[in-house]
Amino acid sequence: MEAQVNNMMLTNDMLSYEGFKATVLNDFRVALISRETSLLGRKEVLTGKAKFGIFGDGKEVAQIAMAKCFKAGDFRSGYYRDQTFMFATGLANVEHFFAQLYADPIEGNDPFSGGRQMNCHFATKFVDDKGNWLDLANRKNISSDIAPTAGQMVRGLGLAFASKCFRNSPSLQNLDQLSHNGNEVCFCTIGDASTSEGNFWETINAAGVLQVPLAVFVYDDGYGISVPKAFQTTKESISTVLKGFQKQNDTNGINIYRVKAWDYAGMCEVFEEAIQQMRETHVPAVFHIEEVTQPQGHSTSGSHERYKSTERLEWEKEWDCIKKMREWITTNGIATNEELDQIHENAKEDVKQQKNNAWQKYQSPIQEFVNEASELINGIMVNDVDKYNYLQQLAKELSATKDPYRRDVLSTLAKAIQTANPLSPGFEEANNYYKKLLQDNANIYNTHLYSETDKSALKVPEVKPFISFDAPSVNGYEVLNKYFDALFESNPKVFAFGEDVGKIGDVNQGFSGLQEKYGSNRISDTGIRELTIMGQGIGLALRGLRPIAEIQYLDYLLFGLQPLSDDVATTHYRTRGIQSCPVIIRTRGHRLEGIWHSGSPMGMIINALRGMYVCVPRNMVQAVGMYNTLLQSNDPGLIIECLNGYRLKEKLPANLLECTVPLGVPEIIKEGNDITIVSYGSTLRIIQEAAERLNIENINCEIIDVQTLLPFDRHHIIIESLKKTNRIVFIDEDVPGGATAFMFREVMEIQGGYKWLDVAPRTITAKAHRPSYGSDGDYFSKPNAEEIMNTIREMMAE
Ligand SMILES: Cc1ncc(C[n+]2csc(CCOP(=O)(O)OP(=O)(O)O)c2C)c(N)n1
Repeated sequence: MEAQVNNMMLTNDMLSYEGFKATVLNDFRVALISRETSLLGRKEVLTGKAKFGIFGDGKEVAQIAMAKCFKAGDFRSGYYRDQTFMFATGLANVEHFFAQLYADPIEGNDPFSGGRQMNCHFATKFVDDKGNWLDLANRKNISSDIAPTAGQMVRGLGLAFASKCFRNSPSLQNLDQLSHNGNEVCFCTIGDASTSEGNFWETINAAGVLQVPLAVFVYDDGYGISVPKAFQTTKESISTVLKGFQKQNDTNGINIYRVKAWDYAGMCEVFEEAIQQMRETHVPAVFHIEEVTQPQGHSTSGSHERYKSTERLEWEKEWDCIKKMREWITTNGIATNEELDQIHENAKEDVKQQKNNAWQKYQSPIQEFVNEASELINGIMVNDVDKYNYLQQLAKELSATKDPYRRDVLSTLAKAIQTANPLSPGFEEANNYYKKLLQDNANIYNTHLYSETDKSALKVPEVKPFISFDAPSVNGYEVLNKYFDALFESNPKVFAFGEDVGKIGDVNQGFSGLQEKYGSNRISDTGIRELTIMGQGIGLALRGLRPIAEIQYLDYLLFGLQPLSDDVATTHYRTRGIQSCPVIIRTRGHRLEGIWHSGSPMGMIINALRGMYVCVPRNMVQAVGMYNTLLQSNDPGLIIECLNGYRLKEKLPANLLECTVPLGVPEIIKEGNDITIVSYGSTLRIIQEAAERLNIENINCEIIDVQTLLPFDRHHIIIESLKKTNRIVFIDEDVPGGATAFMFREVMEIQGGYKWLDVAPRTITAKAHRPSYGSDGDYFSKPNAEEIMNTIREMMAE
């Protein structure tokens, strides 16, 4: 039931006038709390207590209105302006906010990132400490923010897409803790300037096609840092240029709304109605929030007086959303100026108090380290007077450090230890303390790149493929096709999508016939839009499903790399393990024909994707094992199938659904005594040919398939081979200094391989240029058997 008072929709919980008034005044209070937080936050940075600050001032009222429609089960994929939304939904408080501003790493103080992210980068917990998904359908959910502008768009699309998957999958209806029939909306926030990014346009188009409940709120404050709309947006209005996307009765598309950032009542009404409708229809919407101000400028890094005109600055003061809300309250007689002043005073006091609490909590453990370290340094006894004085001075300076960091303590301790003699009384205590502090802090900062729960991919036990004596030999693609069939039959949480994945079952027929069998909800075609295919994968994975998101060819992974590198690969790290994004990216590559179908840019990939696992199976049976391993874990992974392997015969294992490949465990695929060859993927077939021909010359090669580049040889199997052969060559199809250099470092530096060399180690790679078209282009661009044989002969003769 609803009623209208002063142009504002009254919902059930505020039906009485008292209820209405209390709600409005509470909204006003939250807006002021948020504003005071911004003002104090900036001061904390300018006085040196925090490094950098970015705030949501000017956007408070819009977010208050948005928060009213954000229900349990909903998701937010936003950016760094949303503190008011977080306060209004009760998902953050001011103390949390300041803890993050100070980069407080102590568990629980900054519940969003454990001190790892800049301020205003929020998150809520999605998985428990054992790696199990929480009941997200009954919670308000914030997917962890990232700083790359518009990076949140593709994730938002995926979170909304998950609602569609849940709604359309009868077999998921029992997963009530993850979705209530897909009724959840994903709120996605973005600044007006960031709508210039491709991510924005790709997302809007995909949302219009897919029809998913994505609510995009564009805060239009007219600038992207200093660059005005005239340089950002055609016609200087995002809602104007989006008009062609407007849904009509008989078309798909999106709904477009325009509201004013200072119009509290208007926004409450529009959002309420529109979001409610979206839950039912799944029609996406863009809310263009105009006339937004930015009272303190973009961030603490600069001042907006440098680029805004006096008139603009004056206008911003006049149209400040909180000022306007206050006028609306008094004009409508809801409260007096005195009442509002009192609310403001209380808000200021409250924010100050919570800020002080946060500072206290942040500083107190460091102060303890300072005291303990100073005492220990004072306690070191040395005979040399100069050294003694120096130690005393170090302790004194450390104690006197204003707002000390952990690094001040560690660095002072290190200097003291360096100065003292190991036999000096007190040395050992100081040294032990130093080592412990170093280790404890490494545990704070250097953890959670991958899942550290029972759901770590590294904990999945190996199950070898069972090949019976009468196992049929089938084409590589048929191995995958039979596997995917069994997988989709057995696990309703698995979804696959990508270009040509649906109707024709992917360009190499891995999914052939499966859309017909399992429906276009489970296995679907997408547009040519790698960024948002990744986004679909991210959103499903975050919501507890098991997506396989396909990039048609490895060369096109570049288009989808940004969300993988910035978002997927950092999810565990930047949330300190409270969110997991176990998406599997499926692609194919290494070697076929031409510049853009035979790339193998593995060096680029493994350096961009630390935080994901990178699997490079040599055949499809190994690929199946890798899918199974990843599907049992919470870790995200990329599986690169060999593009030239789909029509090669393989024995079909009897345990397709059970077999697993342990990640980071190389396999010796040919034993030998003379030289160790380290490689992966389709290059191995060329190497095998070279090795067979070298056998005729009595050169006996040992060939090692690393199987996964990330992780790499966890148990140091390669060095054991090198100890036997004393010669090693790393071969792949990447550019010189690409993934071979990575493998080289792992074996030489991490495994200490240099100690076992009789001859200089080598790498054999593709040429630095892209692979030329045709068989001869391939021969002269990629490593070939003769080149490998010549290098090995050279090494044998050395
Ligand atoms: C991909 C990317 N490019 C550039 C930046 C640097 N940057 C941070 S914020 C910003 C301006 C964003 O403006 P807008 O989208 O209007 O949001 P506002 O900050 O005004 O709310 C820029 C260029 C970034 N974070 N990410």
